[in-house]
Amino acid sequence: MPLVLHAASGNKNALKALVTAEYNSVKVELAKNFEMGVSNKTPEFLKMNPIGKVPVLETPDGPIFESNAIARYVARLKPDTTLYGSTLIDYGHIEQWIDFSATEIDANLGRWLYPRLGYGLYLPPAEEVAVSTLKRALEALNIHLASNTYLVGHGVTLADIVMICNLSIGFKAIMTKSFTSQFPHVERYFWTLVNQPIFKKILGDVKQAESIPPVASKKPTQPKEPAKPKPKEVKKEEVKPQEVAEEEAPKPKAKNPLDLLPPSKMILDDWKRLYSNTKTNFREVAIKGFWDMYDPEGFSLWFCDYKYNDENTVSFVTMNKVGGFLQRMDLARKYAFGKMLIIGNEAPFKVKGLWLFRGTEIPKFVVDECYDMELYDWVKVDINDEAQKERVSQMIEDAEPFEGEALLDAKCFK
Ligand SMILES: N[C@@H](CCC(=O)N[C@@H](CS)C(=O)NCC(=O)O)C(=O)O
Repeated sequence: MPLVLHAASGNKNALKALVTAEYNSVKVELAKNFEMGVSNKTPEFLKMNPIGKVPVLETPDGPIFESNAIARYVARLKPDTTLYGSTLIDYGHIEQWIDFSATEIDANLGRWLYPRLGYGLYLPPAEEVAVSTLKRALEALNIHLASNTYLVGHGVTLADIVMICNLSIGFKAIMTKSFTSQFPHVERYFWTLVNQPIFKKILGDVKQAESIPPVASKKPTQPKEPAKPKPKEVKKEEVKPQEVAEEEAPKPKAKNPLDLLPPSKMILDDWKRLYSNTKTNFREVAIKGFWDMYDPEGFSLWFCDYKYNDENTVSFVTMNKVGGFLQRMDLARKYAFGKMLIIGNEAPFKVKGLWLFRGTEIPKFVVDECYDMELYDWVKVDINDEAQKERVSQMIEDAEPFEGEALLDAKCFK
C-alpha cells in the first residue's frame, strides 16, 4: 500500500514530507480530490486525526498526524538515510533545529501573517511582539549560518527540510526583501536550498513577497473553490496555496530581449570553446583570441566585487557561496561568461569576478532573477584603459598572484 498524504497540494506542512520522500526515494502520494475544509471534516478523516487538521499520512500500520512527526517517519523509512546525520550528536542537533524551526520561526511567522490575512484578531502590539520575536530567532539563525552552509554537518538533513518549508511561507507571503536583507546568511541559505533540484521539484519557483499584506477586513477572502465551511472553519492554508498558485500561473513565454539585439561578430560559444580547449600558451592563444573576437557593441565586460568580504571567514562556505551564485546564473548561460576568484591565503577571503554579458548593460532579467547580483558592486570595464584590460586578461587566465595575493579558488561560468 502506498503512503498517502492527506493535504491540499502546496500546503507547506505537507511539503516537508514530500521533500523528505524525494530525498529518500520513498513514494508518497497526495490523497486524490482532497478538499480542504471538507475532506478533513469527514468522520473517516477525524478517525485518523481527531483535531481535523492536515497533513495526515496514511501508512500500512496506521495514520500519523503532525507534519514534523510525518517527516521524521518518512526520513526513517530509509535505514541508511543521510537526513538524520551520522552520529548521535548530529541527531541531537537535527532535532534541536527542527524544534527551533517550529517554535521560534514558524510560530512567530504565523502570529505575524495570519491575523493580517484575517485568521485571528489583528492587534498591532501583538504584531510588534511577533515581529521582534521572529527577528530574534532569525538573528540567531543568521549567526549560525554565517559559518555553516547547512544547519547540521555538510549536507541537507531533515532539519533543513523543515526549516526551509517553514521559511518558505514567510518568504512568499510576508518577509519582503527589505526585511530579509537584515539576515543575509539566512537569505543565502534559503535561496541556495530552494534552488536545489529536489526542493525546486516540490516547492516550484519561489518568489519573494513584494509587500507586506494589508490587514484584511474581518472576514477572510473566500476561496474560489465551492467551499461549504462556515468562515470560522475556513483555515489559513485553504487560501494561501491558491494565492500562491495564482502568482505562479505560467505566463506566455516572451522572447528574451537579448535575442532581439543586432547580431554581433562575437559568437559566445566560440569564445567558450576557445577558453575550454586551450591547454597551453593560454595568454597567446585564448587571451589573444578573446580580444580579437571581443565586440564592445554587442557585449560588455563587468568587474564585480563582493560587498561583504569580512563575512567570508570560512573557506568552504565562501566557495559554496560562489558555487551557488554560478548555479543561479544558469538562466544566463546563453548570454554570459564569468570568472569568479576567491582570493587570499587566509580569512577573510575576497571574492572578485569578471563577467561578459550580451548587450552593453547587465541584462535586466539577470538582475531581477538572480538575487546574488545585489551582493556585489558592479563596475563596467573601460576597454580603452590598458590597466583594466590587463586585469580582465588576468582574471580570465587565473593569474596568480592576483593583485599580490594567492588564489584560494577560481570558478568559471561558461
Ligand atoms: N502542528 C500541525 C499544524 C497543522 C495545521 O495547522 N494545519 C492546518 C493547515 S496548515 C489545518 O489543517 N487547518 C485546518 C483547521 O484548523 O481546521 C502540523 O504541523 O501538522
